[in-house]
Amino acid sequence: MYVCLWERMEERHMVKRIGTRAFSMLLAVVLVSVTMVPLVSASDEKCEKTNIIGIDVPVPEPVVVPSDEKLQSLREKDDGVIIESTITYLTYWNEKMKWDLSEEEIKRYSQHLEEKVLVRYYDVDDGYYRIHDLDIFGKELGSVLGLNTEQTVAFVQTHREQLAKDHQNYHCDFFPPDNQIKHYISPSTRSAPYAHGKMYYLYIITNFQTQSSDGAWTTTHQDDALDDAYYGTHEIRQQAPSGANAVNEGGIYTVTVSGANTGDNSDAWGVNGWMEEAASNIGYSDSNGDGRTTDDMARSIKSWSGADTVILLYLTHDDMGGYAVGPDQGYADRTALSYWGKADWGRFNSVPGSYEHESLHLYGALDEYEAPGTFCGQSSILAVSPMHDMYTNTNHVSCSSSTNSVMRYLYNTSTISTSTRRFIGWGDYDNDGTLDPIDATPWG
Ligand SMILES: [Ca+2]
Ligand SMILES: [Ca+2]
Ligand SMILES: [Ca+2]
Ligand SMILES: [Zn+2]
Repeated sequence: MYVCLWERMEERHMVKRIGTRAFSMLLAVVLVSVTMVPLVSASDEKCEKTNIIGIDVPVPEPVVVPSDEKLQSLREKDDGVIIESTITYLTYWNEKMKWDLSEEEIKRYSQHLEEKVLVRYYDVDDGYYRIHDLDIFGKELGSVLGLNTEQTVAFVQTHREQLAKDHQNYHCDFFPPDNQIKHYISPSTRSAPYAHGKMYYLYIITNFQTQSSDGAWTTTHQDDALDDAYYGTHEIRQQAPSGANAVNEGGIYTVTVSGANTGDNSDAWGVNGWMEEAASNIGYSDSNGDGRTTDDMARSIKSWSGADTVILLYLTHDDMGGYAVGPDQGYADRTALSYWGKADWGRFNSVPGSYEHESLHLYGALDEYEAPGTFCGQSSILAVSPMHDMYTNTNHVSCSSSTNSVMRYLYNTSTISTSTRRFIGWGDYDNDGTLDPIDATPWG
C-alpha cells in the first residue's frame, strides 16, 4: 500500500507537474494518513491508477442551492396534480364520487372545464394542465359540474387520499427479507450506513438510448427535480440531532445508458444493469474486480469529497416510479426516482418527500405504510449494526402508536418518526448522550 500510494503520487506529480514543495506537502499528508489508515485486505492493496476524480474521472457539477424564494415555494403546499386528458380525469372521478354523469355530460363538462378553468393551469411546455392547489381547483370544478358544498369537500378529500395512495404506489421499494436472526451488519458494507456527518448526494441525470415517450431530460424539468431533491434531503438534515453533525453536499453527473428504463428489476440494479453502465459511462472502472462499478464510484466520491456517506440518486425522465436498491446489490446505496408518477386519473409530479423517503431507506429506514412484506415489529435489513440489532419498526401503520411520517405517508409530510430516527443512527439506546453509531458501548 505504501509503495502503491507513492507510485500514484509520483504519477500525479508528473502528470500535473506539481511543484516540489507542494509535492512534499502532499506526501507528508499522505504519510500521515497512511499511519492512521487501518490495515486493509490484500485485494484493496492492488495498485490501481483509476478513478481519481479530476484526473481519470470528471468532477461532479456542484448542486446549485435554490434561491430563498424557490425554497419558500417548495415549502408551500403543491398537490402536483397533472391532467393530461380531461375526459379520463372526469370519467375516473365521476365513477369514484358517484356523480352519475352520462358519457355525453362528461364530454360537455370536459370542454367547459378546459375553456373556463383549466386554461389557467395549462403548461405550454409540457402540454398538460397542472393543478397546484386542490382546494381551489375543487371549488372551480364544483361550480362547473354543479356540485354542492358537501360533494365538493368530499371530492377534494378523496382526491388527496387517492393522491397519497398513488404516491405510495409510486414507491415500489422491495427489499430482501431480514432473516430475523440478529446478526452483525458492518457499517463499512454500505456507502451510506447512517445519517451522520457530511452526507453527499450524487445526482445522476440519466437518459436512455431508447427513450420513453417523455423524451430526454429538459433543463426545466432537471432544475425542478433537483430543487425537490435539494429540499427533500434538506428536510433530513434539519431534523438531525446536533450529535449527528449533519451537513449536506451534492453533485451532478449527466449520462446516457443503453436500452430502455423498464423499472425496478435487475436490468436496472443488477451487475449488468444500467446503473453500473452509467457509472462506467461517466468514466469509473471496476478497480476491485467485484464486477460492479457503482461501488468504485461511491468510494471515489467519498474520498474525494471527504464525505461520511454517499447516496447515488438516478433521476429518470419518465413515470417508472421510485425505489431504493436493496443491500444485497453491492456497496453503493442507491435509488432511482422518476420525474412523474402514474395514476388512474392522470399523473403527478414527484415531490420533495419522494427524495426524502428513498434517502431515508438508504440510511436504514423501513416503510411505515402497508407495503408488501412490511409489518409492525420488523427489524431493518437496511440498517447497519448496532441499529439493526437494537430496533424494530414501531411506527408501521399497523402498530397501535403509529403517527404520520414521511415513511408512512410521504406525499405532503416531511416528518421523520422516532422509529425511523432510531434506524438511521439518531437514537441513543443507553441514553448516555452519545448516539448509537458513534457510541463505543451503545448497549450501555
Ligand atoms: Ca467494483
Ligand atoms: Ca448511547
Ligand atoms: Ca454508551
Ligand atoms: Zn419506501
